[in-house]
Amino acid sequence: MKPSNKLSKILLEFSIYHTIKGDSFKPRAYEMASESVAALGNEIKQTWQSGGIKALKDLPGIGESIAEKIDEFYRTGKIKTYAKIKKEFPVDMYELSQIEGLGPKHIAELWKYLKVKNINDLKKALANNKLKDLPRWGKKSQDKIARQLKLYEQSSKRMLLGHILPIADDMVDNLSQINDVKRCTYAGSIRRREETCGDIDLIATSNHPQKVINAFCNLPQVKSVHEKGKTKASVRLHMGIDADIRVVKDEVYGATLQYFTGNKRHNVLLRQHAQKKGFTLSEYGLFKLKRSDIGRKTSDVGRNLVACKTEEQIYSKLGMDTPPPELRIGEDELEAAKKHKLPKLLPYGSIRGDLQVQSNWSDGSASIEELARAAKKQRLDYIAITDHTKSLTIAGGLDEKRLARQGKEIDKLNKKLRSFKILKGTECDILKDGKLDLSDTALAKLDFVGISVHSQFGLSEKDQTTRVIKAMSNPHVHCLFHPTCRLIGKREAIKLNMDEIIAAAKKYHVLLEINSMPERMDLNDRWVRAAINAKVKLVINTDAHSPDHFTLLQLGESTARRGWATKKDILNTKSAEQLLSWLNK
Ligand code: DGT
Ligand code: CA
Ligand code: CA
Ligand code: ZN
Repeated sequence: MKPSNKLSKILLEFSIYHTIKGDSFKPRAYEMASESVAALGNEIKQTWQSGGIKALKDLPGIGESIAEKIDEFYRTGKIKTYAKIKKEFPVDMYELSQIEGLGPKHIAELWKYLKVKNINDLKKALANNKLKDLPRWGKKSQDKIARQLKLYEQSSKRMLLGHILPIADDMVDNLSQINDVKRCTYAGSIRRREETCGDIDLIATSNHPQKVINAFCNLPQVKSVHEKGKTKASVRLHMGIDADIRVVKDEVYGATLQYFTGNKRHNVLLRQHAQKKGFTLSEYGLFKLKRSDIGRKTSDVGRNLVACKTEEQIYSKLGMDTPPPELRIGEDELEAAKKHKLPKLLPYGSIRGDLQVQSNWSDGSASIEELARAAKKQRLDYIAITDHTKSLTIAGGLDEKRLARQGKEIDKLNKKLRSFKILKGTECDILKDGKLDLSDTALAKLDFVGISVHSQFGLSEKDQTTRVIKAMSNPHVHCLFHPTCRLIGKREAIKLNMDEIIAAAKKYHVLLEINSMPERMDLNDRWVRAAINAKVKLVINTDAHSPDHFTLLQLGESTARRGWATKKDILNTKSAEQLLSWLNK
């Protein structure tokens, strides 16, 4: 996960530095701490304030020596050993590591031979063709880094929803605590739950807008102020993106929220519809036009105001239901709203079990029991343990023997945990020829068989589609995990004929996954909707590799909602018993 604040960035740099130094244990510890800090947001500082080092140590992924460093950071504003590292190695390791394919060893070599400190230096080195002449690099590596840099730059102006949401939530929390603020929320692409967002758009209501603007510009997340007016402001955050705020009177909250939620196309279409019905719509409200008003400025027709308090009032005066923000993309949602045919979207918090979870039997960070307890805390009723299989050697994949041993441990845990159920599963690799990485006998013993592509990403569409469908046709298979394998901003989707994949899912009774990892969100909204239209069932999983990942389920739920999913389309909204009986059909 991308760090959502300075501390988490520092911890990630520690991890990279220790990798370069060849340390075997510290890199993973720091990486986990970095993820943990990012996921906790405001909570980490509160934990430190209330319980110091001792309380920090109780957080997932944070041990003694890292807790001491966090304590030092909050007490003194810096970490001495970090300053030392930066002196020896003055490289923006965090920034460079965001480029896929640029590992710690590469970062060290780029510094050693070319004095590359950051992405700007890297760009210059690439422009001068310098990388190919480094020992062990060559033209192929140079071209690959150039391609990845381009992908990174296209995406870096936008941030992943899963990374921006905690920051937006923190800012809203901070502002809501001010006495002069009546209501505060985010709008724009975050409220629509787009998979990436360009900036944070906040709305607050107050009778003292100037106070709110001052507080906004002084939030701890703010690095510098672009623009500060009486009722609006725009700032740059430490995380490298902007935030805007608009402060209005509480009476016009609905109109302002509607306008700033967008998207632009949705607003344009809605305004055209309003005009046809003899209204005008703005961020201040919906106004009825009298004949004498036509041609006058919107600001002059205030006496004809018909709705502004809530979004529902506005849409209803326009003769339609209110489309949930996730559907407001300016396609067919307004037509459906007029005909009262909007779907009853999957409510947030509907998922009862997570069906893709990796434990420390392969590349996860926690034991099966720790994962089960964390899932239970997140109000889940069951999880499937789906560790990788043997061909993924770097992830410590399981062979048939270890899988059988794991099954015995799960039996024991199920007796111990009682009210919570752990299903025996796998994330079985799809081999190049479409065969699976485990024997049919081993697969037959599992409750839940997920299959994934983790290699051969470059096959042609025809070969890739044939390969995946062959794997789906195995009668033991229940679910295709992260079907397109894309990593937003890092790796393109594999070439698949998705219509054929969806048809195969229907034919072979295979579930398609909506993977909730911020950079995956795979399937995406478009393919979710196509799958639902084809009557294919889906599941929403986190792909958890640590106990704090279960909170990511809400991201998969947003994607499902953007794909018009209702509760009945998503199979893991059912109880474990109902799910198992569906799987065994
Ligand atoms: P982003 O920031 O690129 O992820 O996407 P948005 O949708 O958050 O876009 P942003 O931040 O430029 O504007 C927020 C909302 O404000 C947008 O969704 C709709 C509204 N808005 C902004 N500019 C215009 C405009 O020129 N016309 C209309 N109708 N609405 C606008
Ligand atoms: Ca925005
Ligand atoms: Ca904006
Ligand atoms: Zn996977």
